[in-house]
Parts: sequence; structure tokens; C-alpha cells
Amino acid sequence: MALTQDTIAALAEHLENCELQAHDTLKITNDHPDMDWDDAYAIQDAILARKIGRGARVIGLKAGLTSHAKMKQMGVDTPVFGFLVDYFSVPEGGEVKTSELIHPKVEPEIAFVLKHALKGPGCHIGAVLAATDFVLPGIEVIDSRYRDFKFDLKSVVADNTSAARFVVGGRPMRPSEVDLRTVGVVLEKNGEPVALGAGAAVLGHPAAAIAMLANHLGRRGREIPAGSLILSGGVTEAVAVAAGDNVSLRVQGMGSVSLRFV
Ligand code: OOG
Ligand code: MG
Repeated sequence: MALTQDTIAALAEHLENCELQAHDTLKITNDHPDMDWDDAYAIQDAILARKIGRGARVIGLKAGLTSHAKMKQMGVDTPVFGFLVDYFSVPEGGEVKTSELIHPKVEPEIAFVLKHALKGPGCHIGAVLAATDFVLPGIEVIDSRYRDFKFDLKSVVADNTSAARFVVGGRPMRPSEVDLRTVGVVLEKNGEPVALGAGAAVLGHPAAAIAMLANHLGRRGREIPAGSLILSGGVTEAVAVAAGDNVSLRVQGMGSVSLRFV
């Protein structure tokens, strides 16, 4: 660790205030160029602790920057991981208030729900599929707290990987009922297709993102708890949205899920 506990706490407070007050900031590595990976995840953990202190509940986890489309769009080369708390969850067909966000974008994702805990190191796709109860379509709404979504990996980890809102729905499927590599996804905005892809865009198989997450947590002595909902990462580039937009995601054989921006 390169930062002091006081600096970590101050950066967590700063980034969380940007989220809660919907205003942007410059990437924190500008002022803290020596910040390391442990610092970045410690800031994210401190943000989570602040939320739990106010009564929020963790409901799941997310992997991000797991597809080449996303890595290329953001100019980075490694996946990152974050948390999901209760108030990020939007009901199927529900409203997202743009006044609560800075510059939201949507991403088509495959969500996993686990029936058993997963622990790394050594977690692989087979272990993920065996531990998965079902998979279902999900739209993630990301909202980087950094001006114009300009960040580096450590800054985005500290900012809980731009997590803001998400919706899951459609038709849940057992992992044995669907080939997650070839499954097609179509993201529509106001009825027009705006992004298309297939599951293999995410690390060759979306379950690989869950295995990476378990291995990442395993290095920190943690696991993915049974019952967790996990977003495996955007299959395509993220698409900017504004008040008035209707967004829906169709995943082949798995129905569709939607939300509205007001
Ligand atoms: C970081 C979050 C990326 C994904 O699915 O790739 C992410 C960002 O692009 O702001 O959630
Ligand atoms: Mg995402």
C-alpha cells in the first residue's frame, strides 16, 4: 500500500459524495500517482463500508472490462471487480432517474446467480457452472464518477468500477440449458438495435469472468457467497442514454429485460 489510511478514507468519502450528489471529478491518480492496486480496492472497500454503515445491503458483485469491446472503448487491458448494493437494483421495466446520475451508459450483460459459494485460487469455468443456479439477462447502468469517463484502472477500481444501477429479468436458464458462448445479445434503445454481440465476447465464456472474480477474491482470503448475483461484464461497448430513453436487452432463448430513463 502506498497511501495512508487517512488518504484512503478521504478518497472514499470524496468518490462516494460524487456518486450521491451526481457530480464528476478528475481521476484520483492525478493527485496520487503512486496509488497501487491494494489502495484502489481498499478505497472501494471503504466506500462499501460507508454504505453498509447507513444500512445498505450487499446483494452481489460485478466484473467489468471483461470484453475486448469494453477494454478498447475505455483504453485498458485488465478486468476489474466491484460490488452491488440493494439500491442499485431497478425493477424489471422500471425507471432510472437521470437526475441521480452524472452521464449514464447501458451495457448488455449475462448475470449469474450462485447456489453454492465459489472460492479461488484455481476456480475455473467448470466450477462456476457447477455452482450456478441460473443465468439471466441483465442491463447494467454504469456512471463513472470521472469526468467524461476518463480514468485508468486503479481510479476505476476505487470508484467501484462505475457501478450505479442494474436490472435483471427475462427467462432464467440453468447453465446446462444454454451455450453461453454462442448466445446472441441485442441491446435496443428506443426500438433501434444499438449494440449486438455474443457471450464469447466476454473472455471467451462469461463464466470465465466469474472464475476470475473468485480467484481475485481468493487472493484476498474471500469468496463469492452462495446466493450472490454477479454481472459478468458488458458484452459490447457501453451506450450513452438520456432522460426519455427506453432500453431493452434481448438474449437469445432467455427473453428480454428493460428499463426507462426519466
Ligand atoms: C467501467 C465499468 C465496466 C463492464 O461491464 O465492462 C463495466 C467503465 O467502463 O466505466 O461495468
Ligand atoms: Mg458492466
